[in-house]
Amino acid sequence: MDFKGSDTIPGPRSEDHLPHTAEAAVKIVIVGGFGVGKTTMVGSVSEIRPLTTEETMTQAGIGVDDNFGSDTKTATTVAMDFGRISITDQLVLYLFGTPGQERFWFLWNGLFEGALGAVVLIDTRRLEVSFDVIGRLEERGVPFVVAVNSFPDAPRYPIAELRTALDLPEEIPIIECDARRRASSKDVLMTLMRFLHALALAKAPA
Ligand SMILES: Nc1nc2c(ncn2[C@@H]2O[C@H](COP(=O)(O)OP(=O)(O)OP(=O)(O)O)[C@@H](O)[C@H]2O)c(=O)[nH]1
Ligand SMILES: [Mg+2]
Repeated sequence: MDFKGSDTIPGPRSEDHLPHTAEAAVKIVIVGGFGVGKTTMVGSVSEIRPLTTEETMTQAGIGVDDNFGSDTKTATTVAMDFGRISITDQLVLYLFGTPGQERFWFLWNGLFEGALGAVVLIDTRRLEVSFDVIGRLEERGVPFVVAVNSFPDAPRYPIAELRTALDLPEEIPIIECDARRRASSKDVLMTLMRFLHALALAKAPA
């Protein structure tokens, strides 16, 4: 397993330290089907070197792992991704990316434990994989936003059509993103935080 930097454990880097002003830490999970860009998102947005559990996809995966025409995808997450981002001086998000392949989905339950919210990353070339993912979040009552990762050859649909296809109520935010870009991934997380804030206000006694 390729725990980056696990054979020679590096010393702490100054940017890895939690800011001394941090008052609240929140756990967020990044979920989605195989190869939708979860590891890419955690990596692009994390301010610490992300921990990944990527395994090389080999001949043994042929017929099991379909890389959906992405020549650049050579590895898959087998346990989780982990990263961290400070949203303000006081608020820190811990990001947990789940494995996308169904054979590793049994790990999700542990990863969902204590999560305040989730980002569902979707690829419009394979919307059907999102149904199960969304169903599992709904079952567990984890609030989520949907981020459409814009792969260049993926069909573009109006948000309203995607909402209907995914059978999502009006209040759940759906936004487009490019998981490779830090600013875009951060936007997704900010959308989730605003959504969670609105939910908390709606639940608060008047
Ligand atoms: N063009 C484009 N490519 C992307 C984008 N996001 C990810 N990729 C590529 O898509 C491939 C899959 O990305 P990953 O981040 O490994 O996807 P994942 O969801 O973590 O995959 P699993 O862990 O195997 O489920 C990689 O080769 C990325 O470089 C994107 O926004 N645009
Ligand atoms: Mg991954």
